[in-house]
This record gives sequence, C-alpha cells and structure tokens, in this order.
Amino acid sequence: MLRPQDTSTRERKSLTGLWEFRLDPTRAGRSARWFADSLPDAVRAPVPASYNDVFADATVRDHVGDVWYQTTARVPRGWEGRRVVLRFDSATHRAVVWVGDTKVAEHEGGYTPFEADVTSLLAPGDEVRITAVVNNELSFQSIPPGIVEDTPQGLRQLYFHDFFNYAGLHRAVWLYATPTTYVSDVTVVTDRHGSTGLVRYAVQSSGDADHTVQVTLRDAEGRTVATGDGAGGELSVGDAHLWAPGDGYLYELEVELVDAEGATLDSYLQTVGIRTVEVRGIQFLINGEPFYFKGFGKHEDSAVRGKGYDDAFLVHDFALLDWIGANSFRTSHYPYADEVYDYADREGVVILDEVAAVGQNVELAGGIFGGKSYVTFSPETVNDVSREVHAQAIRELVARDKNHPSVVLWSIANEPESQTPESREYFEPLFALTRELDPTRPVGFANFALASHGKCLVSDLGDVLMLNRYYGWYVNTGDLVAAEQAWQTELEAWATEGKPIIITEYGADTVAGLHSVAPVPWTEEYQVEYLEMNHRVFDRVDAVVGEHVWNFADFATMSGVRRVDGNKKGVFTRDRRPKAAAHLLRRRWTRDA
Ligand code: GCB
Repeated sequence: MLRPQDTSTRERKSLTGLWEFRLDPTRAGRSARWFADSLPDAVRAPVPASYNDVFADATVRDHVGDVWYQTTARVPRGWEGRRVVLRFDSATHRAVVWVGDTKVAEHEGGYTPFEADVTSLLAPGDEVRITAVVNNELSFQSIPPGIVEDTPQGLRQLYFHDFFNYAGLHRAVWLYATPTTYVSDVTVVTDRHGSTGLVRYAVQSSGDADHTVQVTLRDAEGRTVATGDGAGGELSVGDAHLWAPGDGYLYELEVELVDAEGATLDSYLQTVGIRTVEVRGIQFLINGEPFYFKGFGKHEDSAVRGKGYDDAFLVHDFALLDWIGANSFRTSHYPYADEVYDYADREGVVILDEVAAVGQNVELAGGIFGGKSYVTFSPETVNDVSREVHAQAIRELVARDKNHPSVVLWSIANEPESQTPESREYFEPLFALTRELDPTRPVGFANFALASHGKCLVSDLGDVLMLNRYYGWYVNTGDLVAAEQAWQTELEAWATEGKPIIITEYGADTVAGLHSVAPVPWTEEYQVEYLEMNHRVFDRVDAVVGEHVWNFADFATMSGVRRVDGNKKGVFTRDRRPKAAAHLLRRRWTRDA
C-alpha cells in the first residue's frame, strides 16, 4: 500500500492532534450511532498515542472493549476534482471508521495501515466529521491471541504475550489527495551484476484516463541515472552506490503516469536502496558479504504515550543504536510505524520485520503468566480462521514494507508452539505464502526454548534459525557456569542443521541502580556477566550470525509476580538511560569499527 505523499500531483493533510474520545464500556455506541453526531460526553485524547496511560484513570488503562475517537477536518479547497483518501496508519487492534454518517472502512489487526476512498463523501472547502470505534479485545482468532473473560467484576483481558496491551490510534491519520488516474502500487526489487545495480520495478495504476508509465531513477544528488517506460521493467545503474549496513544510500524512483500529450497525470516517489540479501550455507549475506547482526529486540514503548509513535523517540533510539554499535533490530513483536523503516533505510540499519503473531503458545504462557491451560492449535482455539487472520497480517506486512532496503527478513511469528504436528500443519502454508509474496527475502520465526533442537517441527521451514534463549535467567538462574555448558550444548546441536543462526533473544531482568559484588540476578553486574557468558558461547559457534539482546529498553507489561513495573531486561531503562550492560555491548560492538 502506497504512502500518503506531497508530490507535484499529490497532497496530504495530517489529522494528528487532540481528538474527541470516550470509552464505551457497555458497547452502546454502535447501535446508538455515536458516529452520527458529536461524540457524547467526550474528553480529548492525543493522536497518535495509546489512550491507556494518558489519563490518570485505571478504568481507562484497563478498559476492555470499544473506545471512540472523533475529529473534524476541513477538506482543502484545492482538492476539487481530486480523489480523496482517508488513511489510518494503524488502529489497535481493529476499527470501524465513518465519514459523516457513512461507514467507510473496517480493519482487523493493530499494526498495519488501512484506507478508504472518500471522494464522494466530501466537498472541498467543507468540514467533515471523522469517527472511529477502536476495539482492543484479543481472542484466539486475533493476532496476537488472547481471551476475554466475562467476570462478575467486568470484562478481563488475558493474553499470552509479555507486553502491555496498549491500544488506540498509535500512528498518524491522514487525508490525502491524488489525481483520479493515479499510481496505486509500486514494487521494487534490486540486484547487482558486478558494479552495476539493477532495479526491477512494477507499477500498478488505476483510473480512466489513458496513460503510460514513465520512471526516472535519481541518485542522492538528484542526478538522473536511469529512465524507463512501461508498467514494468529493469533499470541498470552503472557503478551503483549500494545500500549497505551503515551506509543508507538511497536513490529515488519517480513514477509518473503520463497522458498522450506528455503531461504528468500523477507522480509518486519511491526511495530505492540497491542491495542483495541471500542465505548461503551458514552465512547471511548482504551484497554478497557475510553480515553479523548486532542489536536488539525492541518494542514501541515509552512512558505516557505507550505505543504511540513519536519523532523524538525515533531519532533518539536510533542515536542510541548508533552509540552502542548496533547495526540491526527486530520489530518484536509487530510491524512498527512506517517512519521507523524510513529512518532505518536512511541510517543503514538492518531490520528483521515481524508480524504480530506472538503468544500462539498457550502452554508457555500458562506457565509464565499463571493463566489457565488451553491447547494452542485446535478447532476451539488457534484454528483455520486464526490462520487466515495471520495470513492476512503477513500479506499486509509484505505489501507495506516490501520496498524497504532495511528489511532483510520476514519473521512470521514469535515463540509459537512449534513442537507439535498441529503447529507444523498451521505454519507450513504461512511459510509458503510469505515466499510467494516475496521470493527475495529469507523467512523465519523466533523459536522458543521448549521446542529445542530435535523437538521443533517447524524450524526446518525457515531459511535461518532464530533462537530466543534465556540460559542463566529462566533456566540455570544465577548459575552462569551451568548455563554456559547447557547453552553451548544446545547451540552446537542447532549448528548441525547447516543454517545461519541468529540469537533473536537473550537477556536478564536488571533493576537499574541495583548493585552487588557477587553477580546476583537482577543486578547490573549480573546482566553484564550474563551477556559476557552468552558472547563466549556465540563466539565459539560459527553458525551464529547475530546477537539481538532482549531488550533495547525496559518496557511495560501486564502485572504479574515476575514483573516489577514491567519487563526490566532493557539495556536502557524505559527513559533510555544506559545500564552497565550498555557499556559492555558498546565495547563489544564497536571494537572492529
Ligand atoms: C520471550 C518473549 C518476549 C519476552 C521475553 C521475556 O521469550 O519472546 O516477548 O518479553 O521472553 O522477557 O520473558
């Protein structure tokens, strides 16, 4: 799905700011048609932000069900005769949207955009009412899954993943205008032959006007380096400046629809990083060079705004990644805001892009969170309907992120049950789908400890092995000697598979400022020794091609006996101050720089 843009033929208007907002605890709003007028009894809430923590009110924080957002916007007068689209960059976890009294969109899944052509509902110069009902309930048929319990005290949301169920309008909302004959999709795939870069492009367009497609590729200085005609083709760039980790060099492809007189009907700008990605034997190659992933599993998480996108945190987090010597991160455990990928493209930071399938493992969650026991994959729990929701989430992820050079792998789940025949049956078609949607990027999923080597029935479907392991934390707690041996043994077993291994999680909860002479769990000293132990193990196994510490920063979770004000495995605190481990990682990750 293309982004809203300002180009010579397109304009966009951001609708971020304060919206009218209210909870709907009795789910009255849909039948009472709250969209049809000013939202009754509303307060004001920021967009983008999770609504949970902005009010000093536990009822809002813990609300289960519908909330309503409403705003009014003036349609620019210059948009006469244009196609006008309303776009939500996300609504967590699902939404229905009305313009005036007309329902225009309905979307399932909290982390990908959706939009509606609203041209016929607005007149340029007029004010228009936009209403969204956003629902945060998780069920076995949602990604991620959960269970809503109807208790005498009200609805309670249980879920199987370890981050707070923040909800609301987490990202920008836009009105944008395009010509009525317009570019509707662009796909770019890059390759190289010697020093020549190849840019294969495919353009889709819609609308009635006769047109042809012209493309112009410009370098970072704006010089034209290649041009092409037609809806698809291949451009050659002599002596190409490749996109590479640490060198986010971008070309820009201008896609134009041109009429018979040569006039431009529409112009869309697509950034292009020329690079290749390949798994060969136990290596992960970017531009033919072995790449070693250094970085983190992250979260979109900060105080007050929750999962709300924030420019300042974007720039600051990338500055910290650079400071510490990280070259990559995983968008654990859901697709992040578009702006994050744009920034990674420009900074030359590598991304493992993950869909929101986290917690399809009720056995694990039952143990960790004290929930009830269920069977993960069954007709009553994660079933064929869930798989279709999961498949759609993968389609939307690939459609949104396919052109980002920073994205080098699709991660189609985090720690699902993967040691049962049912799990293999569930995942086989999803791997096939992802490869069909994008044959150019490796596919994987993050494996969890109970599906260890020899037990996991899904790992062979992936191009790389992605392991989340907590030797020295959840097992061998406090005993780093035993942990080192056990970890080494398991890793050597995985190495016999002949695939590259990325350690996608290893970490220890650490309370900033808690110190001890002896390496005692929860202290800063223990986190340092824990990481050092892991690094010794990784450095002894050739197949390990990357290490992503869990987590970049402390983050909010649901309450529980194992969580003190959230998950404390951050190398930075939630407000992004370094723990001692940050300095250790900086030494390790910058030593060859
Ligand atoms: C995991 C999960 C991650 C948790 C982490 C932990 O394996 O993938 O979401 O936050 O462990 O800290 O327990």
